[in-house]
Amino acid sequence: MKATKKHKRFALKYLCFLCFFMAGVCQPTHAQNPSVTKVDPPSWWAKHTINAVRLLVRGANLRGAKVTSVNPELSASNVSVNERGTYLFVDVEIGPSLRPGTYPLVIGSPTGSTMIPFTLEPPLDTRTNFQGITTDDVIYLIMTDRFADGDPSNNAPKDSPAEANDRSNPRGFHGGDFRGVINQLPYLQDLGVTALWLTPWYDNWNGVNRCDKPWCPNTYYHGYHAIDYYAVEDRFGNLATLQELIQKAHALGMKVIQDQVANHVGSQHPWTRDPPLPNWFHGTLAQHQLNKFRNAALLSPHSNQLDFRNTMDGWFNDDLPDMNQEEPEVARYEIQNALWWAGMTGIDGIRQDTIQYMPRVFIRDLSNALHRQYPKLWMVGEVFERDSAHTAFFIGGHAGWDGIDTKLDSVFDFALWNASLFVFTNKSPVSFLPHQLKFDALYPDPSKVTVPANNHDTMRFMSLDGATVAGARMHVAFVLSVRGIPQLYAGEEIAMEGKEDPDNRRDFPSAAFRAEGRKPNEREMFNWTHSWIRLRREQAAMRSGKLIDLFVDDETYVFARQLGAETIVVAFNRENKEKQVTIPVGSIGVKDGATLRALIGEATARVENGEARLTLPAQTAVALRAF
Ligand SMILES: [Ca+2]
Ligand SMILES: [Ca+2]
Ligand SMILES: [Ca+2]
Repeated sequence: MKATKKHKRFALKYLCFLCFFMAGVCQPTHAQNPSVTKVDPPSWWAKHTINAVRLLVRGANLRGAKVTSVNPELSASNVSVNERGTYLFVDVEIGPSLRPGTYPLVIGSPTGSTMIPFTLEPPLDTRTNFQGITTDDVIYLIMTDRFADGDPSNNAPKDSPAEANDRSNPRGFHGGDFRGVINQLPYLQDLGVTALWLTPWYDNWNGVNRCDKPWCPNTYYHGYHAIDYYAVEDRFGNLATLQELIQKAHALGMKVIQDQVANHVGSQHPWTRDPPLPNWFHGTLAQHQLNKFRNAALLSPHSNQLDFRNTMDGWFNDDLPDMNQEEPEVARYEIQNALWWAGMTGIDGIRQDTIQYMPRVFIRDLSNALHRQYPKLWMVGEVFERDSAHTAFFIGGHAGWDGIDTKLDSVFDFALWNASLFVFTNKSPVSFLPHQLKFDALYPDPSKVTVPANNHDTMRFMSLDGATVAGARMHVAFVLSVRGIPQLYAGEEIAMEGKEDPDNRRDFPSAAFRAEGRKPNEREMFNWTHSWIRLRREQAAMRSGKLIDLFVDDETYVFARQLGAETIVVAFNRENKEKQVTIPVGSIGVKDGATLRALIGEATARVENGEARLTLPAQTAVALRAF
């Protein structure tokens, strides 16, 4: 844009202001002078679907403040200030022709003035960012603190006591970071996963909790206790390192999923002592309900308001203040925050923590806002229920009994995960798998669900009662061959062990990042997982084919994935001996004279009279293709 006289004058005015500001002249010389300590969001974009953007400014002496813009193409309106004068909300409308750069606003009050720093960012390329997640992907969950330490210099921040950084404490910080993930991108590419879900990277408190309970001392290494929705965890790196990670992952064909936590923040968040509005949270640090987790109340049309409100508004514990999304300022803040991270980093998806404890109207508004700006951007909700009716209620694409379609792209299929664990640790007949899959009738499109193999909140497969290596192999093969989007958890591919949290979050053994460093059992599991991921990549029917049941009994399940003329048959035989099964493949259009040939495992059969007689090897899964 050509710099006009007017612009030059404004630039000059701003420069002078900045000089004074830097020199400390604007520091409050008078106790009543307004001051600004934080701006959320600190930046935005021109031509964004959200315009005006609403800033939340933290400071002091903001009562009676008026906000003006230095640049005339930026306008400020709808100012509101909280009672204590510590928070100010303001709408900032951004002219479409404004270029990236610095666009400060001025706060003027009866007692003085100060600046609100604010910038416009260049938009990221929509052809390589915000790509969304589909059944073509295999998601891999990384707990950043426990994966790889690529930068020891961030392991002991100045404000952290040594106790917080004790790697021998399973609840301490262990040093993993973004640089570690960047360094191991070749490992992930070799494994074949296509999307990395990282546990929350919001800044969390660096300190340590002490108590006389068995879970103390503990820290927030996991990231679920944000103290700043707009800052990166300093132990993981900084925003630039995160951006580097995402761009490098993209360059290698891997997407990135951010773990977002709109339901709650950590009790160390400055808001808990000074909330922007009296109803910012459900309750206060001193006075709040504790969640009794009567989750059925969130699904049932017959629940009473007492149970419903307790489950929606109750704090998970005294340490997790529950955000009040029924307050429009909170909802708006969180929707903008989700979009800010996308715009700043280029993430392809969001995993939304504990989504069912937020209003369904909010889930809908958040989903719509994400899709409006980035049509392919994808969000999966954590509805941790082993009941398809419950998870299906929260996925988008249909209205629930309350008339609300959440528009949510995906939910985790914990019911099928549960069935697979039961089956492959010999606690249920194999027929539990198709019996669970029949409830796909409840989903508007069952291919949209995300199927976890495990996650950081569940026991690792190898530590379950009844676990065997053969069972672990069948479990991961099932997750990677059934309909939906598979999601693995770092370490399962090398048969790591781990019981309940935090034992299931042991450090990834760094030797196993290299093939030659893997122990025999790690190598075997890695190669097996790798081969099923490769099969998915090479066979479109494995990714998006229709799932058709072909054979089931107490020990065996055989299904097809069929896409057009392409048919893959996947068979699981849990018995400890070979088993003969007759598969009616004629019923799905495979012609007499065709051959079923194994792509993984050992089995082959010719199709005669509409049937294939297969000899399935003991305690394993095989995948065959009809030729
Ligand atoms: Ca580190
Ligand atoms: Ca921190
Ligand atoms: Ca809640």
